[in-house]
Amino acid sequence: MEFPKENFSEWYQEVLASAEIVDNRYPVKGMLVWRPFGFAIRKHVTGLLRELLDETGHQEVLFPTLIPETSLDKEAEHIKGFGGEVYWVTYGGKSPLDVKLALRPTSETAMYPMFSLWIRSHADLPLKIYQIVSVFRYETKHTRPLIRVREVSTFKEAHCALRTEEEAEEEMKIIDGVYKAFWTELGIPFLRVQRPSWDKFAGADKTIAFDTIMPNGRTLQIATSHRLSQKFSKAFNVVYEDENGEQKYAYLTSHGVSERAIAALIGVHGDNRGLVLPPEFAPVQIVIVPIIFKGKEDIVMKKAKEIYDKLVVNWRVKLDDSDSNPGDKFYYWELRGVPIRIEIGPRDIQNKVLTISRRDNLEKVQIPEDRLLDELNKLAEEIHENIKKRAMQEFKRKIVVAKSLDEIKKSDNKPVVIKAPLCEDWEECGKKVEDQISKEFRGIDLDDKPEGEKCVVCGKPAKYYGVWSNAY
Ligand code: P5A
Repeated sequence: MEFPKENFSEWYQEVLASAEIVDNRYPVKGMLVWRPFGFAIRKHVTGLLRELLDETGHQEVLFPTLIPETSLDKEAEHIKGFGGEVYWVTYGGKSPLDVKLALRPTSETAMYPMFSLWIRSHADLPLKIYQIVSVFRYETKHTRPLIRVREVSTFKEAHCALRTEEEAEEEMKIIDGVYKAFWTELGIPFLRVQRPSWDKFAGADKTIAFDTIMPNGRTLQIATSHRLSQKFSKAFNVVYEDENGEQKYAYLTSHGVSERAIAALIGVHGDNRGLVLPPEFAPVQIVIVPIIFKGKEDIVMKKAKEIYDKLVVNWRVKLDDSDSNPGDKFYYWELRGVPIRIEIGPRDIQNKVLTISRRDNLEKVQIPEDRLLDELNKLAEEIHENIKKRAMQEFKRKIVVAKSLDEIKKSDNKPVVIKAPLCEDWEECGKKVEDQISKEFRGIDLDDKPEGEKCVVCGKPAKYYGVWSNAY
């Protein structure tokens, strides 16, 4: 059976269900169940992020899920932005609560009252922490598994307090580095986009987003990094004494990634047979399929077990000794994105070779059995590189660079992302373009600058590339 990827929405839903990643039938809208196979992918993905954050001096913590209304309300812009999306706990047993409790929609207002207690002097800074938890948002837009959920169950949020604006900028760069390394390892290409003021995180003074492009040409915001300056530290009294004995408000930043990382991993790399996973994130990296012929069962199974024992030391390997026929086994493991399949049949055993199939390009090769370990290491590396390269080619194909409003309009109905030069008043001119097309203005590309070009709206010298897309 094939899963045609041309109709991406359908493909996505079918693959999530058939590969047993999540089950969307849980009886609360926007909340879903991670099944064992999906949970294993999630574990490898969050594992990488933990590693990268730990390496850069961030420490893992765990805050309570409930936030008193008195805290959630403290920063005016924040509550204005999130107020409509909050789930409230109003009863404890049968008694109404004195202070309503919010299921955290994000944890700034849970953490800052504690920051205010922990931070006393400049020696307490920088403070850099993160947690991987569930947050709850009563999303009113169409919910979609992993992409827009009401319980975001893989919410990685990093929160930092710094002494100065420069240190906060430096922290923004450090997290940039973490996220770049993370997406590169997952093989997910991205645009780094500064959002316009109306699209910033509620309470932030600058928001940088990572946007990837899904197969249907829609962008998916897969990470954000917010410079919060001193607004929250003033609201929550996050104050430190500097070297000269002066009381100063800390500068705060926050940074988030969710299960959209897994939506992107699935959506960007998958094909008509289902998942295609880079070996590092695959719950099963190698599957061994014995090709049994009557009378040869014993020698085939003996060899399969021997190979399994050799590989299990260094690989997540599965020996599929079920009763299904080999064709069904191939189908089952291809759907689950297993990067490498080893077939073992009587003739191969006689010739001391193994037949190896790659999931990424479906090619088969034969290798001498005694070179197996070396070849597998090489192959895993090649598969990873090929998956990344393919994703990048596809990503580039989906970006159209336009030089004029006319050119923008010509691409407006296509499943692509449009980039075009804008002047220093990029918010105003970017919005003017948005008003004339169906795609949304996402902001400016931080990694690509026009040279010698003119703003497509006002004709002034261009300083940035604006980005317009249909977005999830
Ligand atoms: C940064 C972390 C924050 O909440 N506070 C702590 C800041 N930013 S954010 O932009 O609102 O969210 C961070 C990222 O989470 C993803 N995301 C979602 N994923 C799935 N379902 C949702 N309903 C959802 N809402 C946000 C986005 O990738 C976002 O960039």
